[in-house]
Amino acid sequence: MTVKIGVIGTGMIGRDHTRRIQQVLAGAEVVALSDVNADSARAVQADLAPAATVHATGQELIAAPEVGAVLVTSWGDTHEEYVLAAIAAGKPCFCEKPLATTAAGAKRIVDAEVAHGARLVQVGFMRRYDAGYRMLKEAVDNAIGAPLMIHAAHRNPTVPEQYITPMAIHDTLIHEIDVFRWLLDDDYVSAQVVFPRRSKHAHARVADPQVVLLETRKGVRIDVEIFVNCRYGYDIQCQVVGEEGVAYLPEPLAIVMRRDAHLQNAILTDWKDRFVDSYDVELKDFVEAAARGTASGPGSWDGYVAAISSDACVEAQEKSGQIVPISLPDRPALYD
Ligand code: NAI
Ligand code: ISE
Repeated sequence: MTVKIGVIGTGMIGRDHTRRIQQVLAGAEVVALSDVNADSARAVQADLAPAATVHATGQELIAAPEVGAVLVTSWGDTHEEYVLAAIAAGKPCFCEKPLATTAAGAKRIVDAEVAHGARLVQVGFMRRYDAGYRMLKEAVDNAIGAPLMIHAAHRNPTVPEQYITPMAIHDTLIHEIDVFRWLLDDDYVSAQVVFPRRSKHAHARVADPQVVLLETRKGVRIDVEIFVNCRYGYDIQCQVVGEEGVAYLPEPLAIVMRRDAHLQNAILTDWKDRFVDSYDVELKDFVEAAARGTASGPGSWDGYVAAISSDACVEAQEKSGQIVPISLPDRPALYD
């Protein structure tokens, strides 16, 4: 069976996921496209999916009878309305992070899915599908004793002018927020944010770098450096300290060279390259579940918990130095 997919939002990642479905994965086909910028949808149609229909609105695409599953890759603040519409139509839906830009919005999605009675939503937390993080989880579960601390860093070479201080949480840290819950099988109880000396490369509206300190229910302490103007590359670091050892997230595969009196290897510069394989695997998972009329992997509950946790981190940015508590509601049985 071929899953017929409609893509809403044909910008950077919508185009890339369309390429993936059309050229990399088996079992699915992009049959519909939509973007508020119709030229963008038409360009993706021309380049990657000539047989797809371009719809005037995302809502029209979701309602189209030929669309069996929906990919939401538009801007974050538009995700909620499309995910709710896909659930109302009973169609499996892959939603890029964030599931919603507020915890209240994410809760409306959880409530709608619970009322539907079965999982339909996968959230684009692709790091859970990354081979390196999976190896790290295996080590955390079986090799280093109980985890006690995580030291991590999320560094981008540069960010555009529109990137402002809270986006360091909603847009960037959100990946760590999700992947550490999964890695530790735990949830957060508090957050604190402190600001080191500011980089001269940061533009006026972003405080950069930042250090986020998280504490979990089991007492694990996590420090994450977010540095989005680090200049030298796109670099994701993670070190888990356990009772009997320390486990490191593997570096991306790269040739080591001895050349011109230097020992060197290249560092990636674009986030698209760092997790390219995990995007393939997460969408494969989506396609396979959608063929069964459902969804698996990180879901609405994870998107909701990430939203609650990231709201607390933003509050902690605003009250820099103060510890902000994080409390979660009970998890509905659908997500056990
Ligand atoms: P982008 O700006 O390149 O593309 C977004 C597209 O959505 C634009 O073409 C825009 O015209 C369209 N759009 C905006 N509002 C719309 C609406 N109401 N209906 C239909 N289309 C609409 O942005 P990018 O980088 O592709 O990001 C899109 C989403 O993917 C964001 O939520 C972002 O956080 C997420 N993302 C996830 C990544 C990951 O590593 N998992 C990486 C990059 C982005
Ligand atoms: C971007 O939106 C992403 O989601 C990337 O995965 C992340 O690493 C980057 O920092 C974000 O800006």
